[in-house]
Amino acid sequence: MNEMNLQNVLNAFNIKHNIAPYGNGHINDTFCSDPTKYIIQRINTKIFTNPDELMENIENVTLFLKEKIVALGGDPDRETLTVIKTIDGENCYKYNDDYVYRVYTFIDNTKTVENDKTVEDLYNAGKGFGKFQQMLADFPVEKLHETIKDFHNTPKRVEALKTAIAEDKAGRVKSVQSEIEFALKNAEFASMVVDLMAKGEVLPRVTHNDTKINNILFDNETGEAIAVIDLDTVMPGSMLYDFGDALRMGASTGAEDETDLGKVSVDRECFKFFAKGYLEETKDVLTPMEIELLPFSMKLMTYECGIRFLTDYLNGDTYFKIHREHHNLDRARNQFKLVAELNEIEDELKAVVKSLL
Ligand code: ADP
Ligand code: GN1
Ligand code: MG
Repeated sequence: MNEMNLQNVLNAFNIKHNIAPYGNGHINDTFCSDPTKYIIQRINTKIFTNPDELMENIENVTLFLKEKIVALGGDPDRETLTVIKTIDGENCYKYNDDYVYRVYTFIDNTKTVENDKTVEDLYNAGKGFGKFQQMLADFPVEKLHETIKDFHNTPKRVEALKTAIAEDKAGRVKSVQSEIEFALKNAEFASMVVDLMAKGEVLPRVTHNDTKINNILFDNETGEAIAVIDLDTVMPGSMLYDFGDALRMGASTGAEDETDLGKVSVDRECFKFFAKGYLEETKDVLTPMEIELLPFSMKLMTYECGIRFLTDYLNGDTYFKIHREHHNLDRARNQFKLVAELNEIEDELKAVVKSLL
């Protein structure tokens, strides 16, 4: 998008500030105004193909959350996203079908953490995601559109990987035989949660579905996790997806794309502190089956993300943003390193969860 077109976007929202790229998301293009008043995002319409439904979800969810936050004595402008309308009263601006923009108020005096996290951050994140889950427990689920179909249907992700192998669009299959072998060998546990949900043994809930640790904002002064952001995938799901996905990055000793795999292992303390915060908020509503599967959920979500990175690598890097050649392969190897370790330590992590109850 050239500068003149970007100016159209700013005019549509009556923003007079300069803007610059911001954040480390893999999906949308994010900009921040100077001074920091607005977050401007180009919605990735290749992934979110129905931006109207997406924005309707976000409006409904944030308005619902604001009422809850007020009832709990919190600050509705700081503790969830606020959608800014265009001068025509729309919740997004469509320059054309490919260039769809939305604006949120910038939540000031906060930080996100990436790999510089502490155990206190993990405890606070656990509380933040747990509280988010609790606040949405009675959200009218029939109002939610499914923004990405089968988002955490891990067996379907395995099928997508198999299709990518068969098609070999980027001619890379030959060079990643050991990663493919690892992915397929571990597929045996992929359907565990979807099967239990189908049997009614794991409950469907309204979940975030993209709880990575940089999708929550921490207050600069108190360190508390105050706002869960990146609400594009709020949909019915299992709480196991949210718990496991947060730990995938939150309880790794390395960055998600660290290539020195000697630096990548499961950080038990981070696991424990996140679980402690999460359980403090949710333990009264979780079923024994959900609690039993908490350690497994970290493995499942790490595996799922690993095979998604590998699939994207085989497809020629069309989904996740990459910043270097083979970036998706590096990410896949990194996730698989964690999965291999998680295969060995499930009992140890179960004991951690037990000690917190
Ligand atoms: P993506 O879907 O690409 O991950 P996000 O919605 O997570 O995009 O935004 C990317 C980054 O921008 C976040 O990790 C966070 O640092 C920052 N961010 C997004 N929304 C806000 C906001 N309202 N206030 C402050 N920072 C924000
Ligand atoms: C994407 O949007 P972002 O960067 O927070 C992805 C998640 C992956 C994550 C891997 C909509 O999250 O599912 O787990 O990258 N979001 C979408 O880092 O696909
Ligand atoms: Mg994000």
